[in-house]
Amino acid sequence: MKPVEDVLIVVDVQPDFMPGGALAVARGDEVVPVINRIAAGFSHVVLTQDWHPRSHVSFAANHAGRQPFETMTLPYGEQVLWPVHCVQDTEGAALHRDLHVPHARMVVRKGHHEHVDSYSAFLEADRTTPTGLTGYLRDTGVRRVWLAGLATDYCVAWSALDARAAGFETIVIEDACRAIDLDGSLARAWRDMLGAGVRRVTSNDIETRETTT
Ligand code: VGL
Ligand code: ZN
Repeated sequence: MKPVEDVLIVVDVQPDFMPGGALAVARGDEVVPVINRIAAGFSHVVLTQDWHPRSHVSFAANHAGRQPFETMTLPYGEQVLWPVHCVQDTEGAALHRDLHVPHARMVVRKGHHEHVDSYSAFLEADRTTPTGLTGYLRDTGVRRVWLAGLATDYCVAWSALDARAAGFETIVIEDACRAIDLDGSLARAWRDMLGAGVRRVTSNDIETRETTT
C-alpha cells in the first residue's frame, strides 16, 4: 500500500465523458476497472469532478453562431468550445456509478466559475486562480502525484503540468487514461508532459513493482 505522501488523483470519471455521453471520450469507460484496481493500492486518493454552471463560458451553446470543438479567444486565452457537459447537479456530472474508491478523501470540483474554464485540478484556465489542491496536498505531506482518468490530453495533462510546476514528482498512468485527441492534442500533451519531467507508466508497472518490493 502506498503511503500518504503518494496521492492518486482520479480525474473526471463522470458519465458525460463516457461513450454516449455529452462530451464522449472514446473508450473512456475502460478506465473505470483499471482505476478501481490501482486505487486499492493507494492510501491517499483524491477525485476531481468537472462541475460547470449551465451558463459556462466553455459551452459553444453559450456563444451565438459557435459550434462545439471550435476555438475562441477569451480574455485569458484560447478556449476550445465544448458541447454542454458536466452541468452542476445533473446525472452526467455525477461520479461514475461503477467507480469504487470508497477511501477517496476529497473531491475537487472545478470549472465552477462562469467565466473561466479549469482543465487543471490545481489552477483555473486564467492561470492565476487556485483551486486549493496544492495547499491541501502540501498540508497532508504529499510528495508524489499519480494521475489517472479523463481526458489524457486535457484535464489529466493540465493537472500533470501544474503538479510538476508546484514541485511534486508527477507520474501519469497511461492505461488508466483515455484521450479526446482533437487536432493532435494527444501528441502535444505527451510532448509537453515528458518535456516538463512528468513520468509515464502503465498500471502493470506499479502493480508488478508493488508485489516485488
Ligand atoms: C475535460 C474538456 C472539457 C476533461 C473537461 O475532463 O478533460 N475536457 N472539460
Ligand atoms: Zn469541462
